[in-house]
Amino acid sequence: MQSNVVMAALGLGSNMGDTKSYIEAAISALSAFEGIEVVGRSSDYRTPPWGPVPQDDYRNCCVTVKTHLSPKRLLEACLGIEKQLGRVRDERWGPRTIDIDVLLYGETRVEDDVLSVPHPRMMERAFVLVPLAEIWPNALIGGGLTVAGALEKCPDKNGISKL
Ligand code: X6L
Ligand code: MG
Ligand code: MG
Repeated sequence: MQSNVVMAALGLGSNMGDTKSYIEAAISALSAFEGIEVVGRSSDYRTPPWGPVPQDDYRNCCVTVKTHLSPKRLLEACLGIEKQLGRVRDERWGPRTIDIDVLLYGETRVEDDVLSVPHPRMMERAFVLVPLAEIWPNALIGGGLTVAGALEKCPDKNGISKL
């Protein structure tokens, strides 16, 4: 029995359709999920698309959750909610109605075929760090670095605006 409660951080993103509704519906579904309690929610940000695929700007935000789910179960909950909200996995790194990523799971490190936590590229992504720093600036993301510290060193913060 896993009865330990862990604080985890999730990153949400949407750049297709009614992005505000997708984000809200995802957070509602997370709250309703057995074993997940949403305890913090950042502002939403409009963020330029990052990566090799030209696409529309994103709405991104982060939530903190208390959970007794394992990292893998938490990921499965996120993927199930994406699917429930109609996400179609099309082009890799392409536009999507809703994306829910596991960023942090306490100070636990996970490295397996389906999951890497802390998210290995979060420290380079201002669209993750700006909202996360709003709700959990002192979270440790490895190498003695905090979210706020990583954000200071992160390029491309300009172009991100609070909605
Ligand atoms: C070279 C190769 C350089 C790949 C960058 C970066 C790939 C980011 C994927 C990359 C590369 C990603 C979001 C986004 C995506 C989002 C914003 C990804 C996955 N998701 N841009 N781009 N917000 N603003 O949530 O993060 S695709
Ligand atoms: Mg993502
Ligand atoms: Mg994802």
